[in-house]
Amino acid sequence: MLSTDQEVTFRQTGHVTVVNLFSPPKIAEALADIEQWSSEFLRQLPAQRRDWYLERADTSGMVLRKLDEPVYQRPVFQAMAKSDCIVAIVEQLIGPGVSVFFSQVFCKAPNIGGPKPVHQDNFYFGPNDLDATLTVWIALDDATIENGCLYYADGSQLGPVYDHVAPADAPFNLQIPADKLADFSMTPAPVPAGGVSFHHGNTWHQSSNNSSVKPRRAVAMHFLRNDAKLIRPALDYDPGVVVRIS
Ligand SMILES: O=C(O)CCC(=O)C(=O)O
Repeated sequence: MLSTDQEVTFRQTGHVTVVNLFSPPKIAEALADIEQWSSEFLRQLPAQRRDWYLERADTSGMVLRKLDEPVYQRPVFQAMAKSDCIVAIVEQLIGPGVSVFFSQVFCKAPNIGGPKPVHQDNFYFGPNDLDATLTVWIALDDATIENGCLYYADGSQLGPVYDHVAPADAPFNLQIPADKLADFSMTPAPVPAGGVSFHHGNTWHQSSNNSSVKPRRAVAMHFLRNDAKLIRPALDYDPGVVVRIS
């Protein structure tokens, strides 16, 4: 559970970081699984899916940006999503009875990992209840300003969900329009490996390039309360991969 102060932080700012939720051996196990999964995945990745999965800045064209659905596909990550410490906090923040409907590993390779522009998860997901989604972002490496930690706009969860735009050559890379960005300043939220950043679905967030020699790997698990629905999703979310957690 979160302490009262931690819960107040979440309600006021739209995010809260909790350190040491996963032990070093658990994180090592997750990283070993990513290593194995990544090499299998890259070997069979078809050319038409490269835009979605690979870093554009890399000339070899084989540096992985992300992997989809670790909670559905990989037992190590499903166990993390079902761990008592995560379920207790998720239910404290969005209410009892929850599922993971989408999850991703973000690899942010050293010197190559690119930015994720400012966005609100609830624009992507389009839930009928804006308070029924929660993103659980688990740091698998120390996430620092240099290697591309998340940045949040404190208090932005109290405002509306804005229409997003996307570049023509990356229609999936939805982002808040440039003329709105001055409305909030973005504050870095470094997280040590094994720590978790929880954010509300409305909270504006972004991450920068990895300009360091170290990777910044993290897994994002998107939870939804079981009585809510995604009624206006901006991308396709496959109902067949939903994992009921509680
Ligand atoms: O890890 C990142 O760089 C982006 C993560 C993100 O946007 C999310 O978890 O919603």
